[in-house]
Amino acid sequence: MTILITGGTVVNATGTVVADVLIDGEKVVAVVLPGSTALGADLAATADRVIDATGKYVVPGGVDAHTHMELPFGGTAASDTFETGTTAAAWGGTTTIVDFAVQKQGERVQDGLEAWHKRAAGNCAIDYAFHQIIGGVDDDSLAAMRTLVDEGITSYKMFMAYPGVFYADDAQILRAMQVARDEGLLTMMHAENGPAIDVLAAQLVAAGKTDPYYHGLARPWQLEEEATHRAIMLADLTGAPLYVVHVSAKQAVAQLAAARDAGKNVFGETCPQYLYLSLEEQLGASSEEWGAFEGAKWVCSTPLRARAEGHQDAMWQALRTNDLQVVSTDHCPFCMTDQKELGRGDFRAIPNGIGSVEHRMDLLYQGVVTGRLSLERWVELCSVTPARMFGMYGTKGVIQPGADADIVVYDPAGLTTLGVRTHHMNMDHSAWEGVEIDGHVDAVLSRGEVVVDDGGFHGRAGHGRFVKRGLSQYLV
Ligand code: DUC
Ligand code: ZN
Ligand code: ZN
Ligand code: ZN
Repeated sequence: MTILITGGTVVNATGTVVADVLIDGEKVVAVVLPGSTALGADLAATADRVIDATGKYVVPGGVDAHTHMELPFGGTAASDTFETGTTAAAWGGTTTIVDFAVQKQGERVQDGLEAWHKRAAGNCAIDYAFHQIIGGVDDDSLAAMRTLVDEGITSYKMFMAYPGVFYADDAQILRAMQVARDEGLLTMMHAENGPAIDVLAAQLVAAGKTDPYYHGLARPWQLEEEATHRAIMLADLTGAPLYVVHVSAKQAVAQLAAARDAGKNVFGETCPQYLYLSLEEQLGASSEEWGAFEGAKWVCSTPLRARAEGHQDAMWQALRTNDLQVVSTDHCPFCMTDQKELGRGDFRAIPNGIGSVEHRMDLLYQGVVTGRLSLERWVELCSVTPARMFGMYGTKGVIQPGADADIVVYDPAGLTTLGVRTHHMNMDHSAWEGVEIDGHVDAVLSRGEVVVDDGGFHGRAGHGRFVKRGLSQYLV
């Protein structure tokens, strides 16, 4: 099967060009100027299928490097399965996710990983890869970390937050980072000071401050800045590269920027919620159905931060100046009914997370619309750099001969409104209800198969394959 995408503006990190993209089977085989006879034939006449992309952008499929399908959390589990979550991702132009296999405390790393493979295999509509959460550091898990690269898992995550659940103390972090340095694993860090957060949260609840908004007050920026600094120093000491996930505080960005200026191999990711949403809006949220508990829709960690303090503007600036390199979603959806509801009367019991896997490309494209990002930077943040950061570039993250034909035809014209009635994520609400988007996904190809087109989904669970990743292309 050959497909020709004609007349679109092909956007890679290095620039844009109006060109035709020829696909044969699963791969891109040529990017040629329209009308070129270099390949010796009228390509449009010989291709099995032609997709007209005139006036549209043709971009590498999105790589969402941070999702949590089916994540067990707070006595429940994230509401998107691998099937529903990857289908929603495809609708939004994401063609690869990197989810987090979980080693729970007391469980063997290998068992956690095997369980994750079982959940995902045969169920994904797009390609998928894994990071490994290390939930307990001991001799056994450190030995298991040394086998991860062979499994195609070249990054792992630790938590400085959530004591008693995923939490690792400094001694454990240090030991894991030493192994990571030896093996070439990229350390991903949830950088918030969990023990201090737990004290503040308990004091708020004891004072009767139990609404969702207080979740944010229990997690002040100082505790993100402090943990970010500590993670940077531990990484520096061990010589391990560091990637800080879901950065939301401008002070944490300043820590990353200073470390990078000092030559340290340190990277940062933010998420759409930290670019657009704020603590003030969460405080003001109220509905007939939920009252002030409405704010639970936006309970995530790191938390939404005060717009008045300038965090959102700082995130946009850092994306432009490359102090932050990647935008992922931290997609971790929970329904209000029966899930978020568990924390009525005590915000500590609200499962943490927001669902955005479907909206990342659209939400970031608004940065292009408003002049905050160039087209190339949009593609870099959503596709190119996550592919390079996590050892998939060349196959993923680029439109060039030899790459997987993971491609989005993006139409810059036309307004749409996000919301629960139209999204495809398995949630009973949207954290993005009513948000207007300029531009939309017209067509999505996953390894040469048209999975979204003409307003319909044509993919299938099981098309998506596990991607064995190489080492981060940012290791040195
Ligand atoms: N933050 C979230 O919001 N959800 C899952 C885990 C995390 O760290
Ligand atoms: Zn986290
Ligand atoms: Zn996460
Ligand atoms: Zn369109």
